[in-house]
Amino acid sequence: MTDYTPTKDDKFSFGLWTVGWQGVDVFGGAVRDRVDPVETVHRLAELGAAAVTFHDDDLLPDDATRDKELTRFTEALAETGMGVEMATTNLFSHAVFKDGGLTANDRDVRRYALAKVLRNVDLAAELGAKTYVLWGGREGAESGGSKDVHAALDRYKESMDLLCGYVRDKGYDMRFALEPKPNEPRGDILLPTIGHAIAFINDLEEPDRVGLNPEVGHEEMAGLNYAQGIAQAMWHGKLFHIDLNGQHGPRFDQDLRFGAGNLRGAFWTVDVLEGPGAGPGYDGYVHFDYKPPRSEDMDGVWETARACMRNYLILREKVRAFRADAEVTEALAAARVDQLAVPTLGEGETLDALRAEAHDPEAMAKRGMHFERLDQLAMEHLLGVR
Ligand SMILES: [Mn+2]
Repeated sequence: MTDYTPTKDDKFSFGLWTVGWQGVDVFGGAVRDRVDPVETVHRLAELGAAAVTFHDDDLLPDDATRDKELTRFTEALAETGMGVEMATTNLFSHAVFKDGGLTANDRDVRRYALAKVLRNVDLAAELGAKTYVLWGGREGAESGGSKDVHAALDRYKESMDLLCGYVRDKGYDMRFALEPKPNEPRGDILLPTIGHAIAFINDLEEPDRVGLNPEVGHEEMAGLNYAQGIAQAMWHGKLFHIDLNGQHGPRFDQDLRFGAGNLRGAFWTVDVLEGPGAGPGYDGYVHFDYKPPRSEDMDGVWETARACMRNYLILREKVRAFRADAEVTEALAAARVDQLAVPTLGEGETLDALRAEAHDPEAMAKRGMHFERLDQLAMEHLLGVR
């Protein structure tokens, strides 16, 4: 690796809505024109991406032009060899979803939301997407009395059970991935973190069909460590997809390009995805969900897309160099990281034997852990001096 130019084997993918974001925010309107999804497919293919993802409304905003736009889009995919690896439903932009979609108090809205998801699940299957993401940005509340959380979770479960049954009956090779977020746009969102979502999945009728699509910024908005979060999701076998971006701590959702924001967090995220420890790594698509800042024209937008992939490849190289460094191997041993893979109770050993053992807590307490030396080695790899 010398020039950090991606290939399709790197499995990078982008939402149409990322480079397509026109810059509409709470304080101002559009700063860029709508980008034709066909152009996005071509530009991302040139930059080395392997696939795109979409919300129903990004790709096909208008039923009158649906067939024509779909034909143009599939032709662009065929011309470039790009795939569609994931799709999702916009259950947040239209005013009808002001109180959510699948958990709206208004039953008519819930029925419309479910129908909208089903329609796009069919399209996603037709386009070959194997992951279907549900980000419930409007599923929540601003005030306690306005949402019966118990009933809302019943309705969330009902929808997920119906969707799982639907893809099973249709024979679609597709899994669902829930995307947690603590707040924004709702004051408080249901299933706010990786942990909440995993617990919820365990209570579904077909939990094997449902996993997670954790996003860097969403976990960091909650003050959580993304790398540790996805490591737990992997431990549960639930890391179905990832949304990489950048964030500076707990504040509004910044959606910076990957690597911007918490750079050390990004280093350890790539490390976890590479699977350096007791468990396997992540082999799914490396998906970017970010927003090119409003300051950029379209040249700047394509530069941010290139930078997301480039930063991932640079960090991957640094992580691999860190793990291959003989001094790191020695530092890991000094930190006793390998001991954690050894069961606390030996095979065939009894708890009585453990209790009867002569323990010397004072002597153990005197042993330094040597974590700082290990972390400094990681820091020096990241800073480019090793
Ligand atoms: Mn996302």
